[in-house]
Amino acid sequence: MEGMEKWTNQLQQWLYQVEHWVHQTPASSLYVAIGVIFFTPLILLLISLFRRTKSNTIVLAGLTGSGKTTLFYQLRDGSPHLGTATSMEPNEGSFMLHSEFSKRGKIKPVHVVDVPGHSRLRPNLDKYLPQTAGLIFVVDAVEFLPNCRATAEYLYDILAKASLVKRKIHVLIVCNKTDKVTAHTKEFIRKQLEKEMDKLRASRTAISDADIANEFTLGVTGEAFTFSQCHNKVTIAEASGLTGDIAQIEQFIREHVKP
Ligand SMILES: Nc1nc2c(ncn2[C@@H]2O[C@H](COP(=O)(O)OP(=O)(O)OP(=O)(O)O)[C@@H](O)[C@H]2O)c(=O)[nH]1
Ligand SMILES: [Mg+2]
Repeated sequence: MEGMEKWTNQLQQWLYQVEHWVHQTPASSLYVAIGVIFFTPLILLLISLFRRTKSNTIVLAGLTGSGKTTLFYQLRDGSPHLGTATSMEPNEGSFMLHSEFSKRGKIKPVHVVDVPGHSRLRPNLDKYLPQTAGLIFVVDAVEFLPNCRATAEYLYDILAKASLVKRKIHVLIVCNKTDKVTAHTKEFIRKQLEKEMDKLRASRTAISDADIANEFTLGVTGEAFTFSQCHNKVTIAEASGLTGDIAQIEQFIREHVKP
């Protein structure tokens, strides 16, 4: 009972001190203090919400057999998991890049989605594009020529998608399988793709507007198509998912998903 009385007295003393301080402090300073007390948590809450909505998704797309799943495993485990079969559904996971394992705990994980290249499974891509921070388009640099047209068609569809164009999503074209001596160089692949996409553009703009599924037309009318004319930034790199030569891919990922 005595202890309770002691506490009540102490509380009254504190209240008196606060009242005294309020009377002595100018009104403007009081408003500032109240403002800081109420607005700081609000601003902190907004900052954390903004940070959370920043995407950490990287999408791997490209024709079937180009090596997306091999690259996915190489990024995650540092090994190609030889013998991967044609993927039947998207392969996704949030992880630390294998090469960054020593920094574990301090860096942000990356959400990587590998979308199968089979034409019937490609529509899965639309589900992931609105949350993509960067898109990696994988090309088989060995079997490039026989697949040049199909590659250009798929890439054209991607580069014309409103969900990528409006947010100016960076697209990295990866010429994979450079461990093979017969692999074409990235400069050769870039030029061939530009030529093929130029032809595609001519045929696609000839179709009536109602038939065009793409929201944007690529390039500059009247000029030969080049990737530099695209609304998005398009760059080209070389890699080998088999031997783990993926430094340029990792650099691209970390450019768009800050560690
Ligand atoms: N030489 C060589 N072979 C590779 C490389 N990357 C993948 N491959 C081989 O290419 C084949 C196809 O690789 P996947 O990773 O399954 O291809 P994908 O793009 O996932 O194919 P889908 O799932 O059908 O869309 C496999 O036999 C791989 O072992 C590479 O860098 N070099
Ligand atoms: Mg696959």
